[in-house]
Amino acid sequence: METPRGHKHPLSQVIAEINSIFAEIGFTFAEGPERELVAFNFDALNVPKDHPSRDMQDTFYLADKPDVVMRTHTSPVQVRHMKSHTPPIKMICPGKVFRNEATDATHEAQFFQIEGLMIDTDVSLGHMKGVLEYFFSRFFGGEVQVRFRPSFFPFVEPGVEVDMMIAPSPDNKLSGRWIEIMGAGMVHPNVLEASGIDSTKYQGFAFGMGMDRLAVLKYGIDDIRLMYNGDLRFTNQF
Ligand code: 2NL
Repeated sequence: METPRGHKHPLSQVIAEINSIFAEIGFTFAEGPERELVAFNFDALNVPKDHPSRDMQDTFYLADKPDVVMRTHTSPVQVRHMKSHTPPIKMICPGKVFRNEATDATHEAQFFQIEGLMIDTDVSLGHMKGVLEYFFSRFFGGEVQVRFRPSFFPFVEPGVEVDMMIAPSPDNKLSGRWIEIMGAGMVHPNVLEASGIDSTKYQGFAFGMGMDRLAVLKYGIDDIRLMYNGDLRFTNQF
């Protein structure tokens, strides 16, 4: 009898696809540890010492180690990258992140995030808009519009929420309406300086989004927990 051939998990497929789209436009790829120093996960990212995201209710600290956490975002990978490279920097970093929270159909205590970072001497939010329009158009297929709404994250200034709209089409359920998809902004000067980059000479944009959410949107999956429970009846559909 022929042995059934395996295939990639839908999340792995999404990661590979994102990587190749960004690689085409010159972004490199970086990974880092899931167990991370508070110094890289929070301090270098301009997160105030009394910020609620640092609480044990929200972040997994390692037993008896107040300075080590399970990373809450992939930003510390970018901090490490900035410390060891000089601009221009164009990178993405996908990876697993951890939040100490209750799970439901749209929340998991572990999930995949992807962040992007571009730093040079003449980088603006306009460049970010172009990069994101290109990325979403390739990822979802067809023309995609992007809009920004003002928002706040300690590591960027200004900060924005990014919405996208896939061009109206009868055979795409997602098309024709604005969908909130990611957070982003211009990297805060304190973050550049903390990583050894001269903020009077360089600036850059950064964005972050849940990869599970991208997969959920692309494939119409109705419960994020299906991605992680290992049920082959689910994974075999992809
Ligand atoms: C969200 C928001 C965001 C970033 C991530 C970032 C990284 C560095 C410096 C500045 Cl090294 N910013 N990342 C910026 C804004 C938003 O993520 O809701 N993600 C799921």
